[in-house]
Amino acid sequence: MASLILILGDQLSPDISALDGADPANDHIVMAEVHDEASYTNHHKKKLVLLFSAMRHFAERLRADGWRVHYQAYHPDNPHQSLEAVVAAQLQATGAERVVTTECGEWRLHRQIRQWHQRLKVPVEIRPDTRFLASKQEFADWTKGRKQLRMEFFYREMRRKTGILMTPEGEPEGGQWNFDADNRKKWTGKPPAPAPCRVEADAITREVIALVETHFKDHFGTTDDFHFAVTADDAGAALSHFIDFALPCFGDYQDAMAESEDWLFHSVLSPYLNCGLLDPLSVCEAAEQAWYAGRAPINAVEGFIRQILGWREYVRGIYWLHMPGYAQQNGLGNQRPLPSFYWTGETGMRCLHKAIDATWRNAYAHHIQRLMVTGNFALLAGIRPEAICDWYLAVYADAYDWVELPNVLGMVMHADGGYLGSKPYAASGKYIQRMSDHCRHCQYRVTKATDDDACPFNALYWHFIDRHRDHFANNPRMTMMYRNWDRQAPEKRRGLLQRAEWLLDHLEQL
Ligand code: FAD
Ligand code: DLZ
Repeated sequence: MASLILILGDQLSPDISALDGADPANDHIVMAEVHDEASYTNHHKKKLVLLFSAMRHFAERLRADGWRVHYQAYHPDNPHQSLEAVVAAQLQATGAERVVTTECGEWRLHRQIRQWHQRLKVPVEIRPDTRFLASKQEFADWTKGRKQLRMEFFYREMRRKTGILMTPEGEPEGGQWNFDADNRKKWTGKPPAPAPCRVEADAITREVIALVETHFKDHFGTTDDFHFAVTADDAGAALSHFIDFALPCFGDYQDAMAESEDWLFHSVLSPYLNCGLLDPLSVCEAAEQAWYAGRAPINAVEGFIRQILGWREYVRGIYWLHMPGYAQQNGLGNQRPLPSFYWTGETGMRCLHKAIDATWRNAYAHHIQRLMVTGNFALLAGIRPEAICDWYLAVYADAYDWVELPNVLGMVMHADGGYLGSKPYAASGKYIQRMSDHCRHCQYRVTKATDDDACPFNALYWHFIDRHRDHFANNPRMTMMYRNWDRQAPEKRRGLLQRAEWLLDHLEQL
């Protein structure tokens, strides 16, 4: 029986499970750039270029390997603008009698594909995505009987399972599971941060850039200076570049931010991991090898591997365990709209301006900018989770619902009642001052709290603490904050709350 094999835009891996056992002489592959997928959010222009170009390169590679591939390039006048419509047309055109695909990474599309067997009237086989190290079932089993989930314990399971950074005796290499305590240095310009790996746009990418500029000109961001890898070979080169030049300092400066550097010592590999150009286990093994070869210290290598073996797998597990209800949660009852400066970067708050400006230019900001600047501000200002989630889903080249939603709704907004993180990542301007040089260039004074030119993060932080007392006062990890708040003189507290109320009423003017 001939199969029609659907490969999605984030499934660009030659060993994707949909191809298992397939026969190039008998089966047909379909890939499609469609309006419905390109427009369900205001995708950054660079994300569209990355995906369409990587999809086109992958289709070429499949053809070179002998597969018959139907590839639909984007055009607004195409008769089929959804994946379902393209698949339906290809079933007719090829005479294939069933559809095979790998489960997708979003509840929205997953729900549609699950109904295709009824709508298309052929069997639709949805195979597990074996590129993740823990299956959905394995994660669900791990959560059973646990009152509280801790990423750290799940991560240790993943270390044991894969043997990554484990001694032959089954102990963690370096004598510790986690070296995070060594990873909190401020970066003051030395050692110099390496330039990111750059891949020059080829003819296919240039054609896609023109397409995006024509048909998606109102989307967020710019296509200028597009230099992402769009093939597995080039993504492999980006991995080598990271291991050689940035990994040794990754740990030390993991939490740092800097005016002059967009990427610091981060890997910038998430866009490739998430669309299938890189395999997560191979990336971890490459980092592990660097440590065994003495080319990077353990705090860097362990810290990097923890992000992939630990956090990446953990958030994916939580997503599938709790969707679709997870997306509706709003544990802190936030209702404020997203300030428009998230889309323009036009704000006097220097840290926010820099993070949003980098996001607009690069479709990238590193973890601490996402968590402690744009995320922290949204948390303190009480932005409606749906609005801030949609922003994060749109603006990053690595954004897919399975990874964006738990990070934003759970980790940043604490909207899931503390399921993903036991304590909100709320911080005043002091944290940003400690980890960056932004405050020196800011129109607001981080040392002030209630004056007109005081850093907005300061008063907003205390307002957050005060207004959510019912939620957090009994949380042992928050006791110290409440003690500090309650210790302040009543008139100082009143002044802070007044300033915060003013800020909340004037978010658009900050
Ligand atoms: P590095 O700092 O070099 O880390 C290495 C790798 O670890 C990353 O490539 C990524 O695959 C993985 N990783 C690190 N932290 C996380 C995490 N918290 N969750 C999942 N994987 C992680 N990551 C995405 O891939 N897509 C998203 O849409 C996304 N949205 C985020 C939104 C917020 C509010 C926050 C706080 C984090 C988000 N992250 C997301 C996680 C993280 O910020 C990015 O993975 C990271 O910044 C990507 O840059 P990098 O490749 O240079 O990462
Ligand atoms: C994100 C995205 C975009 C922008 N465009 C397409 C597309 O045209 N065709 C496609 O197959 N996939 C695309 N994707 C990815 C999907 O929207 C979706 O996020 C993932 O397939 C979920 O696993």
